[in-house]
Amino acid sequence: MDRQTLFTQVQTALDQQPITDLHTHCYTPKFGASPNAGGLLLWGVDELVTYHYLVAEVYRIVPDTVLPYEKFWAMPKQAQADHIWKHCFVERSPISEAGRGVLTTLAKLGLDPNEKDLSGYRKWFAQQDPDKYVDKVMELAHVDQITMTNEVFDDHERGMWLKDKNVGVDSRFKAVLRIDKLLRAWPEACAKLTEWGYDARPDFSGDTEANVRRFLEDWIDRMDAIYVAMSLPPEFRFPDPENEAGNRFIRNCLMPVLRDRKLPWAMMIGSRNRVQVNPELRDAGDMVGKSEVLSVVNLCREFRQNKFLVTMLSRENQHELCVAARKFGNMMLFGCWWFLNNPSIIEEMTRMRLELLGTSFVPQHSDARILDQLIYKWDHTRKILAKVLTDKYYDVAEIGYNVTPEQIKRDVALLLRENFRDFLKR
Ligand code: RAT
Ligand code: ZN
Repeated sequence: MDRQTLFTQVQTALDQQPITDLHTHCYTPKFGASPNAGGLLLWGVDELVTYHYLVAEVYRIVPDTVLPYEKFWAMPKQAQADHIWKHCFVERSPISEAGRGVLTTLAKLGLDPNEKDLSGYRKWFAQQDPDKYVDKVMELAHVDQITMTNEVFDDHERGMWLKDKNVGVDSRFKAVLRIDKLLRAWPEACAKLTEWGYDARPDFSGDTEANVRRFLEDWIDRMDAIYVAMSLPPEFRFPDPENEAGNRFIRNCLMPVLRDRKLPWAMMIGSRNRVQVNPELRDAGDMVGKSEVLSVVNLCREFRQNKFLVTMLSRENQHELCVAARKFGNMMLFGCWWFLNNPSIIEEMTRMRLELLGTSFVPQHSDARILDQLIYKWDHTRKILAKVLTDKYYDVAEIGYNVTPEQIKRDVALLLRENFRDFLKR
C-alpha cells in the first residue's frame, strides 16, 4: 500500500474518533462562565490571549523593567490582552506554539486570524451563550468528555462545591480531586484539614491517618471524582528518606483509599514551583526539572493493587519513563505535558512511546485552561499523530502485513479514548 493511501486512512480515523480528554482545567458552566465575576469556566478571546503561556512570552519582549509585573496584573483583562496581542501577534509573528494555537482556534471558529485588534473578536464572543458554546467547542474539537481539575485547597472552588453539590454534574464533564498540598505543603494542609473538621497533625499524632482518609473519601464522593491528581516537584521521591510524613501519607492514607475505590493516582512530576523561580509571573512562573523515575517504579511495585497515571515534565525523563511503563501494567503513561506540548517534542515522544509500548498508552491530554483551547490543542495533536502513525503503519505494511482501515480505526480509538476509559474500569 502506498504512503498517501495510508495517510488518508489514518487521517480519516483520527478525524472521526471522539476524544476523551483526561486532563484539563475547564469547568462546567455551573461554576460560572463570567471570569470577571469569579466564574471558573474561562473562555473567549481575552482569556485565550492572556493564557499564561503567552504571558511568559510577552515578558520576553517587554520585560518587567519596562512593565512591572504588579502593573500588568493590575490592568483590566482586556488591557492585558491588548498588550499581548500588540507585541506577540501584530508586531511579531505568532509562530510559537501558544501563538499559533490562538490563530488555529480563531480560524476554526470561522473568524479571520488577521485582525490587528481584538474588538471584532470580542463582539463575536459576546454573542455566544456559554452553555451552548461548550457544545460547539466540543463538537469542533471532537471531544466527547472533558476531565476537570478540581482544587479542593482553593477556597473559592471549595466553597462552590459546598454550596451546590451538583455544581460538577454535567454529562460532558468529569471531576478530579486535586490535592497537591498534601505532599507539597503537609503542615499547611494539616491546618486546613483541621479547620474543615478533619483533625490532622503534621506529626501524625491522634487520629490523623484515619481523618486524612476520611477527608479523601468525603471529597471523592462529593465530586464523584474519577481519579485523584497531584503535580509534584522534581525532588519527589518514594520512599523519601527525608520526608517520613510524605511516605506515611502515601502508604497509610492515599494508597488504601484509592485501592478500595479502584481509582488511579495521577502523578504529574517535574514542575518546580513558581515560589522558587519567578512568583511574579504567577501561573507562568514554574520551572521544569528532571525527576526520579525510580520513585514511580517503587510505587508501582509496592502497590500492585493501585493504579498510576503518570506524566513527567522533563524531556530528559521520557525514555526512562517509557521503559518503566514496560515493567508495570498498573502504570498508564499519558500526555505531553506543558513545556513538552510543542510539535517537535510531541512527535519525538509519540514515536518513542509507540516503538516501546505499542498502542498501550495515552498520547495526549489538552491541559486546556480556556475552553476554546480544546480546539487547537487537539487539532495540532491530530496532525502529529497522523504523521507518526502513518510512518508506523507503513513500516509494517512494507513487510507485507495487511493494515486495514478497521485496524487503524481500532488503534486510534484506543489511543484517544479507550485506553484511558479501560484503565479507569480495571
Ligand atoms: O499546563 C498548565 O497550564 C500548567 O500551568 C499546570 O496547570 C499544569 O498542567 C498542572 O495541572 O499543574
Ligand atoms: Zn494541568
